Amino acid sequence: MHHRADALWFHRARPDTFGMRAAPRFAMDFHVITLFPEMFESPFGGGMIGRAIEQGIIVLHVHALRPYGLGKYRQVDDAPYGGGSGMVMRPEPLAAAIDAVAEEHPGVWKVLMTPQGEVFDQAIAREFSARPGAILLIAGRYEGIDERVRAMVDQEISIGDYVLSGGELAAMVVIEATGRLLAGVLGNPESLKEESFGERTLEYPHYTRPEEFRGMRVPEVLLSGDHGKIRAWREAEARRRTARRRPDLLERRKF
Ligand code: 9D3
Repeated sequence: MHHRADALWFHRARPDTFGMRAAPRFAMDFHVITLFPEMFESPFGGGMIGRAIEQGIIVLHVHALRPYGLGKYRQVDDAPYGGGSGMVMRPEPLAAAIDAVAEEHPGVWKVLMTPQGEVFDQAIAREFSARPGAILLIAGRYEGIDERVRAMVDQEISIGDYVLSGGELAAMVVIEATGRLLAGVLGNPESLKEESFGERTLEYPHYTRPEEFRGMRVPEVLLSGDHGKIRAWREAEARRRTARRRPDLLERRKF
């Protein structure tokens, strides 16, 4: 029953829940509140996260904000008090949607996706993957969200210093980075690898066949079969590359 076709059928039958729970050893529930639920349909269709959803290791619940909108037109935004350009998301629809999720999942960790949040990194991904309960990601649109919504959330997260049109892609980044750390996703060799010396550095350079490509040869050491020498070369290359490109990583915490 773990075929893509089944997952798609399920998806049509229950449009707000992707993936089915097949008694996994360990599962994580992500909830997303968004004005654009369709945006979450294809990104997780393939690859590691798609498989994890099919296997029930990750359960993704997408909650459309529009039905919580106000009045006949299900309005979710309004002009800013004090004037200025652009629209602001009204607090009531967001509050109603957040409350609805929280009622079903008491103790759900509520995260507002906002350019003003703390910058998401691997350490936060690891914290999220270790959380016992569900995680709710709230994706905003328009110029901003009414300030009073902040009082309803546990954490505010940005994915970096660039301007997106809304929080949806940012929420997907969080789901991807967190989801791949879960036990069972890719069977775990990845998380073991991440405990190695690669922790505070960029990766060493990788090569595969052919030995020569457009005049560029694979470094001889990698063909030597001397695993001690190979390991030393890789560590040195990783460190050199990190010092050049990302010196900030060398003095920072974990990664
Ligand atoms: C044009 C309006 N912007 C002034 C520079 C403010 C602004 C409001 C809303 C900028 C972006 C957004 C929408 N972005 C997000 O909701 C968002 C986001 C992002 O833009 N960058 C990085 N992380 C995130 S998390 C949510």
